[in-house]
Amino acid sequence: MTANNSRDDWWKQAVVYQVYPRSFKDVNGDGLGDIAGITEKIGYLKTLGVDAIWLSPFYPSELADGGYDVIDYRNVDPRLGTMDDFDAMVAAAHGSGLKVIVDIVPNHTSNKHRFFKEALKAGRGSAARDRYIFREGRGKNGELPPNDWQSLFGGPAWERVDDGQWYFHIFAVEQPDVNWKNPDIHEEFKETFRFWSDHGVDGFRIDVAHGLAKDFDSKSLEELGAEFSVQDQESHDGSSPMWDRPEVHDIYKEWRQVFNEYNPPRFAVAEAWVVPEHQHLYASTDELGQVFNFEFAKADWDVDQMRTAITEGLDSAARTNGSTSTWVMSNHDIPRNATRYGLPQIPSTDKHQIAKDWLLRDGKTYFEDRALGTRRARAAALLELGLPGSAYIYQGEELGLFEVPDIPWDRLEDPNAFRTSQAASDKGRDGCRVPLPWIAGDEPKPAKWDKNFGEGATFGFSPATKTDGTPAAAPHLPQPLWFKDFAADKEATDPTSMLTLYHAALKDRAELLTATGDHASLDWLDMGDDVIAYTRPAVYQGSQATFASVTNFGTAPVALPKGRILLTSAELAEDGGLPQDASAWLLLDK
Ligand code: TEU
Repeated sequence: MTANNSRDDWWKQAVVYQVYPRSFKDVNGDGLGDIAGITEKIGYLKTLGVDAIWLSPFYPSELADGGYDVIDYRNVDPRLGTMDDFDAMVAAAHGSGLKVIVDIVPNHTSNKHRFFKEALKAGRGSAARDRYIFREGRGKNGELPPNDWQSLFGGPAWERVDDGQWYFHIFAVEQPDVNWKNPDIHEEFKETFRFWSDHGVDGFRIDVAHGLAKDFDSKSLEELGAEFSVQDQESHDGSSPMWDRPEVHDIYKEWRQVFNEYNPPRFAVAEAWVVPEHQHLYASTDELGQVFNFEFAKADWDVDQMRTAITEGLDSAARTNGSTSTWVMSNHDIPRNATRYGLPQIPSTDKHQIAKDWLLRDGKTYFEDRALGTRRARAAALLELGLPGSAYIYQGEELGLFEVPDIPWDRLEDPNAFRTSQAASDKGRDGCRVPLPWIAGDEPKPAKWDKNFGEGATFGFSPATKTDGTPAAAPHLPQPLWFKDFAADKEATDPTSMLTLYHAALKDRAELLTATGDHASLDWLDMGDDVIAYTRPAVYQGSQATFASVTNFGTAPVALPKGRILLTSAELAEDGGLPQDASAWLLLDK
């Protein structure tokens, strides 16, 4: 077990690896990653040096939204395995000293969840319907939706059912929002937390944590519709009828009682796309305990934006008694960071707009400079992993994977893409969800339908055959042939690879930084406007030492402070200076 994980507050500076189960590793050959695949790769994750894994949803689901449409919160999707497989995976993780975090989706259920089926059957005004948000429509016969709100995935946010009522959904039509004023909903989730805790789970990632509380009754829905939109998630003053409402915190205070029934108390992290000044409310120790700080994920490769992202993350943690900051560069919802940093950086545009435009045109609008993207992603990894608090790594980030922009439209799965009018809007999030390449030698042939993609083999994602000996199904999303260069086995033996850098960085982090138990201190080192440099307390060979991380965004190389260089993301200049778009880690001379 890592020294960090032997502490009850392990989560305060854990490195958490996000597994997107359907795209991680397929053991049974059906083209979908599975729970047994995660068990098989525990050794890889242990060697990588992470402290915990977070599993995106693996529950029974019709996959209307990649598993975030949950049919049963207390079971495993039969395509991904059984509860026994789950228990075996937890045992393997714990046996290797890794913690396990599962994703809980409390804002909405699948429309195939038993609660929703009961609601449809029971009819208007029933107790079963009160578990969701049903309203009458406008117009003479209620034929118009209660207002004109649009869902986040495109199309109206209201759907009409057979008897004429309408239900509300922030996301896909298959994801009806639940009514958190209903006591059954509270019970359902408390039971779910206890169920997974009893199966050994160490913590929870709370999906859309800023959306649970709704107030659709203080004004007419028509008035609310005129004043607010579903799209406006970052409201500053708690006035939005659905986002970041003050009473959402009562729900988390209640959950905290359940988390504290366990020893050590179960951990939770909020996914809340709120203004930085509100993050800490979710991270209070009376509530979830930690919140994702998405400021890194939103920042361009720009010294000022990156500095602000760090300052805001540290400020947010400082406002919370007992929590720590979190750092996120990529996840399953946003274009991969190596790609973002290799595309033109135009700070005046909205977050991810360049990457989204590029995706929408299948990667043809802008030039993706991969060498530059990799160089910056390497520098960013050191910038991030030296910071106090927890770092979240999205599967494939450690391989330096790029976004796959040219998946043919008819093979996409994300409702973001195919629910909306394609040409005008969004290609969705599948480009970062393509099944991982594990083995370079298991190389597919160019596909008949598109020579950029593979067919036949799967870079070790799936076995060649199913258990009955018939050929394995194709991966659920197609793998491009260029994945070969990023296969985990190839990178593991390449001293210049991203994987090798992550290994080295995580090892140093655990030995020198996390080992101090100090998860908050950071001092800025002033090396000019183009440089982000900080120092932190460290231990080295049993004595106190000072760690420094330096990242140069400027064109001219900068002289490093005096000390022992531990790691650099790129070769140093001839005079020993740190060149542009590079980071170095050092132990400073006393
Ligand atoms: O995402 C919540 C969320 O707010 C998203 O709208 C996010 O802003 C968007 O995906 C960025 O492109 C969570 C999950 O992470 C996501 O995968 C789910 O689709 C969503 O909830 C619904 O459960």
